[in-house]
Order: sequence, then C-alpha cells, then structure tokens
Amino acid sequence: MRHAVDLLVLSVSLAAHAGVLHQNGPLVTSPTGGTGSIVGQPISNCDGFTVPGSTFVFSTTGVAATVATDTSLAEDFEVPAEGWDLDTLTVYAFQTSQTTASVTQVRVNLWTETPFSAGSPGAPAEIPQPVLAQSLVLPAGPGTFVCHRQSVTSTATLRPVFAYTVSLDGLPDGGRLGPGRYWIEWSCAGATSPSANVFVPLVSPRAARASHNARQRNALDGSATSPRVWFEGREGYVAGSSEGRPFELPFVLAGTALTPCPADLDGNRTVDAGDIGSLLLVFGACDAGCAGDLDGSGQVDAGDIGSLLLAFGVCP
Ligand SMILES: [Ca+2]
Ligand SMILES: [Ca+2]
Ligand SMILES: [Ca+2]
Repeated sequence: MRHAVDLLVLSVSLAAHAGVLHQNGPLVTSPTGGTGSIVGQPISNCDGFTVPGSTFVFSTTGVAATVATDTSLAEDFEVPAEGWDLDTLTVYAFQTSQTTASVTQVRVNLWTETPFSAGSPGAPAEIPQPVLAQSLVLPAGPGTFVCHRQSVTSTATLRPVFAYTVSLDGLPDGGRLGPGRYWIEWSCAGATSPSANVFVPLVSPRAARASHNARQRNALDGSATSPRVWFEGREGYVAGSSEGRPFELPFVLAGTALTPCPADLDGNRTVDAGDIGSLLLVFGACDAGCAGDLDGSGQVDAGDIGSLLLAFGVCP
C-alpha cells in the first residue's frame, strides 16, 4: 500500500511538468461567429489574398495532407537548450462534406533539416532525409471539433475542422529532442467517400504569426499525376505570374521541457555508472565550472563523486 501511494505521488509530480511546448496557431478567428445552421459556433475565416495583376481573391481553406495521394505537410519548431521530451502532436484537419470527425490515421515523421526532395526548388546538393525511414502510423483517436473553416467572408459554411492528438513516443529516444531546429511532418488518412482528400487549415488570422514557411509535399504544378516533391507552400502561386505568399499551419506539441542535469556528463538523461566513468576521466584540477566539477570547487575529486551519487537516476 505504501508503495502504491509513492507511485501516485511520483506520477503527479511528473504530470506537473508536462504541458504545451509549442503552439503554432491560432486557427479560430471568431469563437461565436457562425450564422445560419451553425449560429454561435466558432469559425475560422481565411485571410483573403489578391493575386498580383488580377482582382481574384485567393481564399485558401486548406492544403492537402492525404496519405492516399502521397501528400504531406511540415512545419518547423525550435527546441531550447535543455531539450524536450515530446508526448503528443495535435493537428487540425477537415474532409470535404464530412460533418463528423473522419480522420482515422495520422502519419508523422521528423526532420532535423528543412525538407527538400530531388526536384524541389532550391534543393541543396545533398538531399536531407527524415529521421525515420518509415513514418509513424498512428491512430487518430476520436477527434475534437474546433471550428468551421470558411472563405474570407462566409460565416455559415459547414466545413468542420477537428483536432487529432497522436502520441510521439514512437520517435527515437521516446521523443526526446536535444536543442535545435526541427520540422514535424504529418499526413492523414480518413473517410474515402465522397473524397479521400484531407485538408489542413492555415494559421488564421495570418498576422498572428511571423516567418511564414510551411512546407508541402505535393505536385509542383498541382496535377494529381505529377511527382511529389517538397517545396515551400505558397497560396496564390501561379507559375510565371505570381509568387504567391507563404503561410503557417497550426499544430501543437505537448510534453515535458527538460531541466538541467549537470551530473549527466554523457547526456543520456540518466545519471549512472557511465557518468562516474566520465567523471574519473577528468579527475583532478580544472577551471571552475568545468564538466565534472559538480560542486564548483575548482577540481574534480571525491566530493563530486558524492554529488553525482546524490543525483543518481533518471534526470528530472
Ligand atoms: Ca513555421
Ligand atoms: Ca548519463
Ligand atoms: Ca569539485
């Protein structure tokens, strides 16, 4: 019984640190703006965009991220110095004419460089590869209604967007990421009728985020049969006449922001015998604050072994 109580206390103290790590939104432009049959419901209106040289207003309700058509999306995020332990990814999606949550599966991958592929505009000499050779194939879960996605001016269109939250524990090292810039890639599978296409709405209002740079894996010319390549998404892009404009995609990363763990000398987030070995290798005088001088005495000695033993176990 005593043991069970201790475990409960442990899980509570861990849960206290878990939470939203990155919020790449927003999406809802009016929490109660729906009219007609969706009166009072939250809506997400597109930001209109007039294509240069014309009067046509581009209104991007969503961009494709469909397993069946081999299309996907990627967005970037920055992990700070101590690193993160990712738990979940939440993405937002709708399917044409679907009124209930219809996405069944989310496929996820991770990149440590901007996604490019052979044939991408501006592709580097060495084409980067995703972290996983095969994307994670994850059940989409029940889906939660978020808002209705609509054109610039409509407030009564039924195009319900649902949030889907999937586990990232299948990423290498259980989703633990060191500091740096990453890209998360995702694609969805859902109902096949009336169309298998799954769309992801854009961050709205657009001005809520700077540095728009979402990437799409799709056909450069928009044709269903053309090769899929990575490129920067541009709404209103018309080859030869309009460069269009980049955009952002909403997503949420949740998990734990890792805290400093100075006794973890080899950086595996556990203080163990390996760290004692690392400490013995640097035994002796050193500059204050050197790795291994855990008590800041200006030398690595028995006192630091004591400090290390006190920190033994999984880093917080
Ligand atoms: Ca971005
Ligand atoms: Ca260690
Ligand atoms: Ca010391």
